[in-house]
Amino acid sequence: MKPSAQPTVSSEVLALRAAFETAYEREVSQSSHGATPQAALHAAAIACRETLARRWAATQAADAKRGDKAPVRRVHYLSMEFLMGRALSNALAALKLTEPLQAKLAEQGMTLGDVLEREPDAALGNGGLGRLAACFLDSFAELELPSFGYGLRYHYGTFAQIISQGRQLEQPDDWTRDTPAWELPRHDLRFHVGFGGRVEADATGVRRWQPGYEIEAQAYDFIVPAHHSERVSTLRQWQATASPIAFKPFCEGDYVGAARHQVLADSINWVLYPDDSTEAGRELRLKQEAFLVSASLQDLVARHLREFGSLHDLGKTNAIHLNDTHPALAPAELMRLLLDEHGLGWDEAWRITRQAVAYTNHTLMPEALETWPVRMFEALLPRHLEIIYEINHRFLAELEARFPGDHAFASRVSLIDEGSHGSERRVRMASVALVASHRVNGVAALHSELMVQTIFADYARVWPERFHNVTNGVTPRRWLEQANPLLSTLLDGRIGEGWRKNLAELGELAPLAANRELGEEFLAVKRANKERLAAVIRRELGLNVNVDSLFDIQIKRIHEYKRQLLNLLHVISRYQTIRDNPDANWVPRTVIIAGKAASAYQMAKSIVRLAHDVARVINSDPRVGDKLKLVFLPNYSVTLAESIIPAADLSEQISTAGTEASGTGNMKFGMNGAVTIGTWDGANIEMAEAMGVENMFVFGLRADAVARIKQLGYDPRLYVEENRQLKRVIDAISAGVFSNGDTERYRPLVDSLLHRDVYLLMADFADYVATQAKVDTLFADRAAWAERALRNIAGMGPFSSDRTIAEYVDRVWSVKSLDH
Ligand code: GPQ
Repeated sequence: MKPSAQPTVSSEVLALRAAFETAYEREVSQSSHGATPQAALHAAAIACRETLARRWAATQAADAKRGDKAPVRRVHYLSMEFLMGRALSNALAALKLTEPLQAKLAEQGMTLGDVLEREPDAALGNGGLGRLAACFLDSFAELELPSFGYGLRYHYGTFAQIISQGRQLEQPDDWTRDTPAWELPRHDLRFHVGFGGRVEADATGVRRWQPGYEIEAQAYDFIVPAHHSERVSTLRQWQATASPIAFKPFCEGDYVGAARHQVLADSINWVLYPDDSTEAGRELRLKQEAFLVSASLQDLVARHLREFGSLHDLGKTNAIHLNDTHPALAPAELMRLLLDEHGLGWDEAWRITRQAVAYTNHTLMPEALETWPVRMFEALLPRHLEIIYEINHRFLAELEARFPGDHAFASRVSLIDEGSHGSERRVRMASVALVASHRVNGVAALHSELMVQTIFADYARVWPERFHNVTNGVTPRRWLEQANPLLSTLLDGRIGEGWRKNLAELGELAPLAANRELGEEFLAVKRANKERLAAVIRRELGLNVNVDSLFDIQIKRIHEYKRQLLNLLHVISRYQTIRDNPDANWVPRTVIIAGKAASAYQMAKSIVRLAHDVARVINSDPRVGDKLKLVFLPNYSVTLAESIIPAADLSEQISTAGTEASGTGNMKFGMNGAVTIGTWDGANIEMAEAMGVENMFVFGLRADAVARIKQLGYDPRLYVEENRQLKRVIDAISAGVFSNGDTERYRPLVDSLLHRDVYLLMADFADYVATQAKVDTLFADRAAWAERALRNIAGMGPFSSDRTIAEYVDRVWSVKSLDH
């Protein structure tokens, strides 16, 4: 056992505590409700924010001094989603204020838990892409990277999921209702963003955009602390306000005109589109994207000019990162600013843009690649369209020189889809991102490989050197230290505390994995976490679950490709087998599912309903009892994930091979000592390699086999006819066993499985069920299970977002990456 150093409290720490306590007391004394948990939450947030704001100023001052010789550029991470969750416990941990606050609360007769649970999640994101951006902000601070995250301050974040009679209903998430105390409104930071209007040439032939109207962007900063230094990172979110121009119609008595302006501004702030991995395709979405991009780049250019006085080296000192295609207007907007607002020539502006911009792709699903009708684009952003045409013209000319006469190729890679059979012309945003970026990356090894073989194959032929891989990671501060204090303490005692900063130290657990005593301690921690989750389930659903059963968990957005339905098919099959032979020696299981379905995604909603229908039948069947329970926890969120993940025995990562770009939940489960049952997909593959593939339950067709089987002509019915167990499951759903005899309810779902089965559930079913049986066998052997879980934790060292960000710095954001 490593001795942990006796903490010595430095004078800075004491001063910070004193400042915190003074600010906290001041705020509580000003509360009109006295010392309630709500008032304490507000006071603690304000008190933390004062320290964070000081650190923010110091960080900015240090970054401004770096000059133009710094090896790493300042990063501007543009994302339509940041899924931050709660902030207080993270801030307390980073500032080492947890105990001082606990002491204060005890004086006032409150516990820290009472206070923490009052904080609403900041849920301005849908799923993995938004949560990844939030983990990155944490690592930006930790790695002391000069950076800004840029996003939108939506009024409503991702919808709240209500379940009514087994069906998902959506309700608005009014997250700002209790005036969030974390944000710093920057009243001095405002930019005008234009829309509509027309482009005219002036006397010298220079093209000038006369927007039809302008909306003002105001910045709100959210400060993210490092845990091992005094650095911070910034999330700057833009809020639209009607610019003072609306005052003109007002003064002229045109109140309707003035009010319309206000409505336009409000509509931009209104809501995060609830679609995950599919494009929303709505005009308002394009406006939101243009608004984010324009305000952020104006901010960047102004800062750069303040620091350097000239734009010449903008691309050598600044990186602009596109989180998927959503902010892919950025290169066009940067070109516009450089050409029209700052008078640079095309070649110089293009050189700067190409140096600055890089793009991460997060899915191979073609339906996620945004395209906009040229007509809509032109009406809203006429100057940007001109610039995109010019970029395209030059790109196609270059192509013609390299691949003369290959018109089919040119039309495939053109930034404009010319449309055919009467369909309209469209701007391809991924192509804009690809042409303008000096680096393009996927988010796991397999995804990056498939990206250049499939969706971007043509572009990879043009610029093979542009494409890279950077495998995702998650922050161990939130997902291990804060989510799982019991396991953290156990790890500290065995391998020291350094894993928080250097997750690779988890590897030191490998030689201890077979230690019986450690195994028992681990299982005791796991059991305590399962008790905690069981209490949540009891509170939410009034259902008692057995904490000694195997907790088998799948939490993520509901998508056909993620195959929650395959999970349900296994549950049904297990139910049928238990009923056949209730007295056999069953390994009891509690299967837990949580996740939201996009509001317009009917098939996903049908899967949510089936989960509830199946749960109702199984959970009320006395012959089944504790042997099997199915739980759907409503309104999945970052906060809910923090209490679910530490309680998992088994992590379900069962997407069809070749469809999940990376996954990040898989990593969170792994570091919390869950064993994975997974397909050879996304980052599962790298996890298996890091921990030893024998330590993961891998099943199903590999990506190449999936492609081959589809090419040969896949007939799902053959699998159903061949497999009695599978046929019995499908028959039960069709016959209405779970829908009170209603044989229509799941007809579309069953038809889709029998006739198309795009995600090959039928082909993978048998192997999945067989692999689940192996899971049971291992779980029945306590010591062997504990050893396996510990080996999983030991293998998770590479999956910290600190490693991910270090790789982005090395391959994408360093100045040296500009030389190839
Ligand atoms: N992802 Cl394109 C989303 O969460 N939303 C999206 O719109 C797109 C991707 C996910 C992706 O499905 C996961 O496999 C990744 O782990 C995650 O992005 C982060 O890269």
